[in-house]
Amino acid sequence: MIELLPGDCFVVRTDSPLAGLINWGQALWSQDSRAEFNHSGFVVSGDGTTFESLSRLGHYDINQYRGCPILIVRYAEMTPQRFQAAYEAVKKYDGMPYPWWRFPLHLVGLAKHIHWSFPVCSELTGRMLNKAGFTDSTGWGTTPDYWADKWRELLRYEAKKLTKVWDQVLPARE
Ligand SMILES: [Ca+2]
Repeated sequence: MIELLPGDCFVVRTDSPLAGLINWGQALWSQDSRAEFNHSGFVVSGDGTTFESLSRLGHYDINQYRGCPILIVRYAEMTPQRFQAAYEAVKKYDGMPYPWWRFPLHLVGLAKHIHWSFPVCSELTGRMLNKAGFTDSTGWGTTPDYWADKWRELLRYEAKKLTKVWDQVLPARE
């Protein structure tokens, strides 16, 4: 069983029919012209409860991604205190509908500048990481691929900052 901690972050390739389209849009803007993950979120408790922007922003279960390729990472300095403060700061989005209208903004590269409402999945992860003090990025305008690329770079070159919790298909329940 994978040991999860509050504050663990993930990017996942889901079986959503939109996943391919989302990855195509992300690859357009990515420095490496590639995108493998279409969704992102973070863990709020060791039992696998997540906070994510799906059809609504809310609490879900990481087990719904069993069978999907997933990269789960942990910031070395994500203390319970830092996580709680960051989580409290983004909890205000709980229950909001998914802001589909932000997709075109991402496609034309304007999402970083225009954000009067609430975040898409990766922006929610980014808002939490910003509040926890791990990134200067506000989170607005970020994509799942942005975080995947950033985390892979950190794992490669700054292994003390970030550790890999899981980086393959999430197995079926034992
Ligand atoms: Ca990429």
